[in-house]
Order: sequence, then structure tokens, then C-alpha cells
Amino acid sequence: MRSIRHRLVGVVAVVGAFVASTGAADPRVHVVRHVRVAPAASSTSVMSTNVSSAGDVNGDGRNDLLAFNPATDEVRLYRGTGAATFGYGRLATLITSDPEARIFPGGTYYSRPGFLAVVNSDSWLYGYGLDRAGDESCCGPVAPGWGLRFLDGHADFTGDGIADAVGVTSSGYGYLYRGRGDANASFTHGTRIASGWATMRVVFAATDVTGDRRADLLGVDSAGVLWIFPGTGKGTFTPKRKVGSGWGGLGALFSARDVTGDGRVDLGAITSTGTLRIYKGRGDGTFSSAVAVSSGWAPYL
Ligand SMILES: [Ca+2]
Ligand SMILES: [Ca+2]
Ligand SMILES: [Ca+2]
Repeated sequence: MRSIRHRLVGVVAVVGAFVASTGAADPRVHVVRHVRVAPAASSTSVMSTNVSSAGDVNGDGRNDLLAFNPATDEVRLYRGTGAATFGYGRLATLITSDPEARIFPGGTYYSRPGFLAVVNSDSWLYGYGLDRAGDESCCGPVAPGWGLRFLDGHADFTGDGIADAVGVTSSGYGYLYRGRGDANASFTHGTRIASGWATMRVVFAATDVTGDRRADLLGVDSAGVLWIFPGTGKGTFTPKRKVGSGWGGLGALFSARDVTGDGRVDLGAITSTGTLRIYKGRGDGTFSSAVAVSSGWAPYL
């Protein structure tokens, strides 16, 4: 049913975008120009983006994790239960798509924390909101043409308090899409922020890992080096800082937001054998040694 709904809504929205393009400009359709790329699953060099933070979905002050299993179409919510501990994976929703859907971190969708998903052959970007119980409360199309290698829409890079999206194309260009602040979480035309990222194994956003309260980007390159691209809070970035080497063997690396309760952003990782790890952020662009949290996360790679 959800697959059918996606397609129906998508058709209506495509028609709307086409009409808009012949008259008054609809800023949401500008991203159509991006070249479509194959899903990440077809590439052996790209880390999984199937696990990410959802923020605090149930309102208990602890950040929760989302995980998408491409084999079953399930998105599961793992509620934070303590300092870097999580409960069982409760089914939040199903996302069916042709080709395979991908999910990415998002801000709020109709005032509810949730996530972004890119679905179907036209790479429609959808927003999902989750209610306090962890069930899908709202879902709808944002715009077509988001066939990006990486996408992260949960952090504010421009200083207006509205979450922006950062995406990386298959040709290695990084783009910043400013959040418009409307209920359905649409974004403006992309501004190029980087090039040469075609070999990055993962790129993701963090609300702040350097301690200046400005959102940062992080990425692991083909040599396994983890870099921070510090944000200025004005939609630009200062020169990258090296965090360290040896991050290339992970199956996934993402911002877990703060899951230890000290207000500093932590990193989450899934090892190649399916262990969830947390690297506690020190708030100065460095991270403590990994703590193994739980096993059984391999289906999300
Ligand atoms: Ca929570
Ligand atoms: Ca913003
Ligand atoms: Ca920062």
C-alpha cells in the first residue's frame, strides 16, 4: 500500500512541478538537473547510510536511532535508553520503492522529527515524520531529482535555525541546499560547496563536533582518513581538519547526535560484522575510543 501511495502522490507532484516549470518558477524543481546515480548498494566503496539518528522521537531527552533494512523495507526505531544504550528495534514504517529506497537524516517534517527518503527511479525526495510512539505520522514528497551519493538534512549550516541539506553527487561535487522552513521541509537550489569528493566513502553532517556551536561536515576518504569540514554558520566551511586514520574498514559511520548525555555530538558506527559502536565526542573535534554497544546490525549495511 505504501508503495502505491508513494507512486500516486509522486505522479500528482510531478505534474505540479511540470506545470510550475512552464510558468512561475518553483524553486523546488531546480534540483532536477542532478544526474541520477545508482543506489549506493551497487557500489562496494561507499559506506551504508541506512543507520542514522532520528533525534529524540519519543521526547524523553535521549536521542534515538533509525535503521533501514533494504531487504525487508523496514525502518526501525531504536530508542535511547541511557548513556549510549538503546532498546529493541521497533518497526516505525515500511518504505517500498523501485529501485531500492535509501534513507537519510532529516530535520522535522510537519513539526515531527523523522528522516528523509529517496525513492523510485525518479529519485523523489520524501519527508517522514514520526509520532511519539515511533510510528509514521506524516509522509510526503519534497522534490524529484535527489539521486545523490550522500545526503544529510538534519543540521543548520546557515545560522537561521532551519535544518539544511548537504548532498554529494556521483561526480563528487558537494552542494548545500538551504532549508526553507516550511512544514514539508523543502530546500532551495543547491550551492556548490566542494568538489573532488567522488572517492569519499561517506559524507555526513553533525550539529557541531568542534565546540563552536556551528554545524560541521564529516567524511571518510578512500584512504580511511576521517576529516572534519568545520562550518562557519554562514553556509561556508573552513579548511578541513584531520581526525585520524583507520576509519575505512567500517560498514557505516554517522552522527548519532548526543547519545551520552553530555551535550556533545557522538559518532555511531556499524562494523563490517554488524556491531554498533559509539565514539564519544569530546567537543573539540576529537573522539574517544570506540565502545561496542550491541550486535546484530549487519542487515542494515
Ligand atoms: Ca528518545
Ligand atoms: Ca539553515
Ligand atoms: Ca562546529
